[in-house]
Amino acid sequence: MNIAVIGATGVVGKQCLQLLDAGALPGVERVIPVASGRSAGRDLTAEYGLDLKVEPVVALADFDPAAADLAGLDLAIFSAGAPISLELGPKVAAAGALVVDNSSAFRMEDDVPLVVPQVNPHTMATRPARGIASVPNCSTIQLVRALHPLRALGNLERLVVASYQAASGGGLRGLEELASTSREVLDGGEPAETPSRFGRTLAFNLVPEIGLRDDAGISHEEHKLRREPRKILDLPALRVAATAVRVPVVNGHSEAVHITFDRPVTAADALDALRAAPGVRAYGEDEGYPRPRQVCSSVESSSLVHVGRIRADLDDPCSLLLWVVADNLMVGAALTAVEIARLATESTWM
Ligand code: 2RA
Repeated sequence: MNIAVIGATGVVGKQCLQLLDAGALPGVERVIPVASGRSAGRDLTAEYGLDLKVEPVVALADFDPAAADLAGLDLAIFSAGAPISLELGPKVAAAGALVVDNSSAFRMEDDVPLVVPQVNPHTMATRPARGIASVPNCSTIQLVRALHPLRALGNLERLVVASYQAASGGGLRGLEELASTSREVLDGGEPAETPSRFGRTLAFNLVPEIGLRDDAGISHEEHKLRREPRKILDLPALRVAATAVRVPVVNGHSEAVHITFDRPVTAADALDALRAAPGVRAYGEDEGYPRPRQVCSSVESSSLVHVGRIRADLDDPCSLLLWVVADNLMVGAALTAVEIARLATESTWM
């Protein structure tokens, strides 16, 4: 299989290459990393310590999916932002490759599947109409993977979600900003409150804004947490109230979730359902609870959705509260992208 990784030098692109290096996708033959012109020619096999021989980085401006030497491209994983996906994705798909897109570009398009392999694998049973499959937003993926097993307890009626999202969600710049402003504060300084990757300095702070806010004061991230689960779970009327907060955590998103069902449910039944769910690590009260640094401390743990603090709503027998943690670069992006690609390779149409 010949694969292009668009955005190969970003945090998600690097994670994708490491997963391919670990054999997460069988039959890989050619890997073509694509990135900005500044990175052209870089040897990522050496830089990232891979066993997998990937080709020297190709500059985005020089990447022509219609070119003869890319005629056999089978798959392209995009992690370079919506503008590049919008501009290049359809061309790559038209040239015959399956596009698996980590950006928000096509997520809400009716003819583009929004795929979480553990939740709605059927959406990849046939080749996507436009040759494009979208990876949901990182905070959406962990949420729906926690919700899906609980649907056995009753129909979901309403969600109230507060997400606590790591700096790595803002890419390399986000990580650099967290580090530099934290050092500045620890050295007794006060980072300037100038507009930044996160709108305001993140060091030892909380920033209740991820992405631009609309006239109603709702951020892009909060809109994603409402509309994407509705599409993935096929619940167009699901009521969702979301608050997305950037927190001074390097990696790993956390979510406080309040779920209302159409019937009474118990925390014990929820724990049993979560324990039986593949890809979920459920924590009983005697097992502590998940925290981002621990969740992101190994490949195995980073591949799971961790659910703890499972408890009743004392004022509503039809509601439960959960604490959901996952590695936003792995579960939230790269691993899900590769799992979608693997769904395709296991199908009859690819
Ligand atoms: C963030 N979910 O955390 C967004 C995009 N990765 O910034």
